[in-house]
Amino acid sequence: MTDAAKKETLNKFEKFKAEKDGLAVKGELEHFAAIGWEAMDETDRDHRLKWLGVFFRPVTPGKFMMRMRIPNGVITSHQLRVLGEIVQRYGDDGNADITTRQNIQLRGIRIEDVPDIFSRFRAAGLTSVQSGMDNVRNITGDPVAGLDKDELFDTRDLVRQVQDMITNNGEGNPAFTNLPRKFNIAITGGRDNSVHAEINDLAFIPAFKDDTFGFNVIVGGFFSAKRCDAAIPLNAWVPPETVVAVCKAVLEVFRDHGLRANRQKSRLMWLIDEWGLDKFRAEVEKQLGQELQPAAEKDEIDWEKRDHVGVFRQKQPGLNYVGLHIPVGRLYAQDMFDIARLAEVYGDGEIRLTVEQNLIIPNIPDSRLDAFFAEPLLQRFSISPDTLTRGLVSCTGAQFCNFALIETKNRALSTIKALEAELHLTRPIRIHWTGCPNSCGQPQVADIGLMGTKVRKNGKAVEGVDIYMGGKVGKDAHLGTCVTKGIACEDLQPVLRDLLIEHFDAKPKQEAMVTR
Ligand code: SRM
Ligand code: SF4
Repeated sequence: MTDAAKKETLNKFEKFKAEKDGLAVKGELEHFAAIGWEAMDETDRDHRLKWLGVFFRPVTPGKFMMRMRIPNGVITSHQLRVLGEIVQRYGDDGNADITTRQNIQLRGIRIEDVPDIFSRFRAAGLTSVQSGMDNVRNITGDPVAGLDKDELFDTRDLVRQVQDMITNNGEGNPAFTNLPRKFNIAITGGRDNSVHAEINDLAFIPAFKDDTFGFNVIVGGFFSAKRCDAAIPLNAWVPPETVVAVCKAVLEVFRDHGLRANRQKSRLMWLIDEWGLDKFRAEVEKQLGQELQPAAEKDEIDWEKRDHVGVFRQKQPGLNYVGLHIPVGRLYAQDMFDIARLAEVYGDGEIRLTVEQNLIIPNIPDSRLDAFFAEPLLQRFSISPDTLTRGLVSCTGAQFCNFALIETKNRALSTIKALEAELHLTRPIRIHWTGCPNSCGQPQVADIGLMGTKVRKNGKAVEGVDIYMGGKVGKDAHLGTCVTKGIACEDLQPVLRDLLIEHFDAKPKQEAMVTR
């Protein structure tokens, strides 16, 4: 086939990537700022800007979203304050969300401010590069890395090295800006799989070989509207010093051989299916230039997953990390300033983000805990939230996302409050909301997952959900499946109530009071 004929058969996304690399818009930001969002070339505005982490939002035209990269979810108070200052200038339009990839998204951004925002990022050591479209997403690592006395490996430096390799130290790296599709990487060093390793395209899980520490490698995990799969073992064990090279080799194989014709069939698992695991593994070895060692017999994930909400002793004597619950991850500028202040006054200025959309303030001395607990901010961002609130996660939904079939974050909060008023629960239940089948809110890892859909009720299309159950995280993780389809959101509360009573030992409050 000639090059021209090949181009003819490319889908729209492959075509515009072939015409101009996404990263090329980096040199055009001043021009975009000068002409404004309405005059911009539509492909640059709606798609290529995502290579810089700048997302046009059709729901709020002219007010862009920016998706950062926060490797391992570690951010400083100074950096959080810089992000707070950026959203503050947009008044009511400005806010931020902690994402399900231990990351931060900013909202309300005007294109004319983007060049200045990038200078602020650079000065603060932040980057948003390659965080959207056909790029590697924020790389997740243990949120309590370096703090947890039971950890097997501190993932922070390794996650940073992988990000630096992929993004050319945050400047952008054309070697990895034209992948067939998005790509997720996770590295876990704790005993409880805090990062949902199994739902990543490539993940590293602690495993010892002859008493030497390393990682077993799993590949191909992903969620999409068409198909969801947990990652499968590559039958490879790698020492920490080989992780960056393995990431590079896997990405090069995916870039050069991944399927590109149909975007619904382009994630890594589809290539593994087409080739078979043995061929895929052999190609990774070829690219790596060395043989991979077979997987260690047993990986070391043997704990139930922790959510890190509450107060915990660190491995450093006399110090504690405190996990704050951030309802559905939503932060406003003042919250960001307040959190930065708490991290500085009580800790050492560091903050950690979790895939449950919460945050952790580490390094608080024993002597400062009581004063910390008395801070008014803890009324809103609790260290002991109610059992249902505690496990609540929600994707962006219709407020800002044009794929959304339903409103999620506000509805998730009001539904949980209503259920908590009715029911008594003895343990946290993880309820995840996602506004459409793309599954950004990961309903398949939840005890109860709710996926937005449209339902017909009284002859009208109304907002509804499909219900997922059985997601298990941490040790022996596996994906939940759809158990009930098409419940109208207005009818959902009693359905959830019954599920909680039937499957999770919830008791109606009246009854619980009598039997106690
Ligand atoms: Fe996602 C697309 C938000 C985690 C699967 N996701 C989108 C877009 C960019 C769609 C759009 O342009 O509007 C959403 C932006 C909405 C907005 O304004 O915020 C969006 N995804 C999110 C976030 C913010 C949800 C959240 O509230 O936390 C998460 C950002 C993570 C980050 O920091 O990078 C987010 N998305 C996920 C996850 C969960 C994960 O990574 O663990 C998944 C499922 C896992 C996976 O990808 O395998 C996920 N998002 C998708 C998909 C389906 C991918 C596919 O292969 O088909 C899309 C649609 C697409 O890429 O075409 C999508
Ligand atoms: Fe948007 Fe759907 Fe992702 Fe929710 S799941 S953020 S509605 S794309």
